[in-house]
Amino acid sequence: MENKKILTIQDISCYGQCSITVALPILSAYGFETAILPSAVLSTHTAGFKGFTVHDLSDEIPLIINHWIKEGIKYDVLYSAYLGEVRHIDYVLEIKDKLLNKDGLFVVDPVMGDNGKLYPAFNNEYVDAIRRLVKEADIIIPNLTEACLLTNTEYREVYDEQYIKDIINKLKDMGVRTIILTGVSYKENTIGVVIFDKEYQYYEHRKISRSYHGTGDIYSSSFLGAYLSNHDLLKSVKMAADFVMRCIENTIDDPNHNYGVKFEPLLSSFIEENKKR
Ligand code: PXL
Repeated sequence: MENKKILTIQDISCYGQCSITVALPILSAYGFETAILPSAVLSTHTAGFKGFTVHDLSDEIPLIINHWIKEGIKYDVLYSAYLGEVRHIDYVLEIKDKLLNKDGLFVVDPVMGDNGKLYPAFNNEYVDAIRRLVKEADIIIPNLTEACLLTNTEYREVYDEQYIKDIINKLKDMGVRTIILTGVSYKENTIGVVIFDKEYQYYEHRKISRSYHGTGDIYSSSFLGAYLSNHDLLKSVKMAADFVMRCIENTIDDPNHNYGVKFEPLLSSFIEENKKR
């Protein structure tokens, strides 16, 4: 495996199995040196917990960026996910400009909503700002809600392939090279991931009735790890989707565990699988 250096910028939700607390262990387990830039520190994630605390790190981020510039630190991969503030978007773009190697990979998971709704912390101004990030990305990993928000498309529960292709085309028109669109379901019992790179592909798998927070972050991190380990796009998409399903199955029988999924016990066997060609 090549020694790729990743920087991920997203929040730290101290409790709740999402964002940096899943991205860092997953990418590290793949063997990649992974640096973090926390956009904010929250006591928990914002979905399902009441009264969570938020400490925005906007004032600290430029100091960190400037220190890295002085140290001559560079990254091969920049992966942004849940950020929190419009200001963070400018910082991510500055990092892309100044700290990402010229042939580096910029991956954006435009985390801002699910099930047809924006997360409570966000508004239209934030969506506009995320559009600016998406336009600069090499790979984006939106769910269907986020893809609708990005493209000003009405969110539907029931739709056909043409609806999805229209969304993909609008994203392409924004300048994105590779689109990994998650949560696409044409039939009652199946769901899957649409990939658009040079061609349109669909990985369909069975639908598990229960959904959990943080699975999008597990998906994006495990996809990225597989892709950087030189698996092709389709294989990386399949591996990530299958891993998320296994994580959900590993959690579903525990009524006390409803805020995230128990991915940790499965991580080492998943990484072993990743080594097989
Ligand atoms: O998993 C996405 C996510 C990340 N970070 C925070 C969140 C959420 C989803 O709700 O609230 C703070």
